[in-house]
Amino acid sequence: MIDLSVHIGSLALQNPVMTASGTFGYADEFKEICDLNDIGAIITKTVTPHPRPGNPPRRIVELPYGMLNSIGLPNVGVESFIIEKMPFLQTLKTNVIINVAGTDEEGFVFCVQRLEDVSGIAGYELNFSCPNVKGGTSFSSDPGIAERVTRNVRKTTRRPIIAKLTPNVTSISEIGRACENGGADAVSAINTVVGMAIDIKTRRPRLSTGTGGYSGPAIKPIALAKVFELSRCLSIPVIAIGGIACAEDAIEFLIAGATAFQVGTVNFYEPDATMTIKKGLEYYCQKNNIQKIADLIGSIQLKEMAK
Ligand code: RRO
Repeated sequence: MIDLSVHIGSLALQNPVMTASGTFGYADEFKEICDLNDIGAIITKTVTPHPRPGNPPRRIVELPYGMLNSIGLPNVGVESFIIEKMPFLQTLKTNVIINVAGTDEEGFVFCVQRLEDVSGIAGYELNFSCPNVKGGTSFSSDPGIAERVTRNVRKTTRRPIIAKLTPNVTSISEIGRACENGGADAVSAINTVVGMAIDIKTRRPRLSTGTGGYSGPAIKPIALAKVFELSRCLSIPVIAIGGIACAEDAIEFLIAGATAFQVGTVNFYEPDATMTIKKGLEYYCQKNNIQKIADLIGSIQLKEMAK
């Protein structure tokens, strides 16, 4: 038996496979396809203090190497979330992490406060990085804001908190350090990369909002570089996100320093990807005589690196 377990602060995961927010619904949509209890942690679509309709169509564009979205944070709001979505999530044995956001700084605290006495929640992911709403990335573009919001949430809960970061900044490690100083238990990186597509017949942007968030295999090298940078400068765990579509992709991120990883865009075209990836991790460990996957974390060999 290979030991796939990893720890994110006080949070024990049976394996490092997590689902990325917004790509796995509220998990019940996947119950016929995946054994949900075999996933290390499930992260739900972002919930906000009040209901939101999201952006007008068109909200998704498929591109050759990835997906462009401008969904705009549609959700039922935290009150209805608790009534409509939590009952199913509470039946799961795996860790359920609720991704929260606010349109202002207080919105994060509001959501977490409201969720505090709800059972079946293993932790919170703070969405500091939605590229598709006004000011959505501001929480992880300014270190002062990132630290302040993290600290205010930290005062509100003893549950683990993960700060989800945007790659669309000059120095992601500066923002990561701010979240660590504010009391985050981990950071997750990266949210989507700002991108655009234009219809050359109409000459109009293909998304209703012009630009959107780009995800999928094309962004994997960008994500890997950010995860490597973060894991070298932070003391808290880094959770990798960005183009992970198979076990080999995930292993690269673990070697680069990630403690766990999130599976995102691939869920749309290969909905059992979490299961395949978990099996692939076991297979890789067996083949390479690795008893504990945690031994892989940060095992990158840098002796020949020129800079
Ligand atoms: O809903 C969205 O448009 C969205 C969100 Br909240 C996010 O965090 N990242 C993204 O690419 N889209």
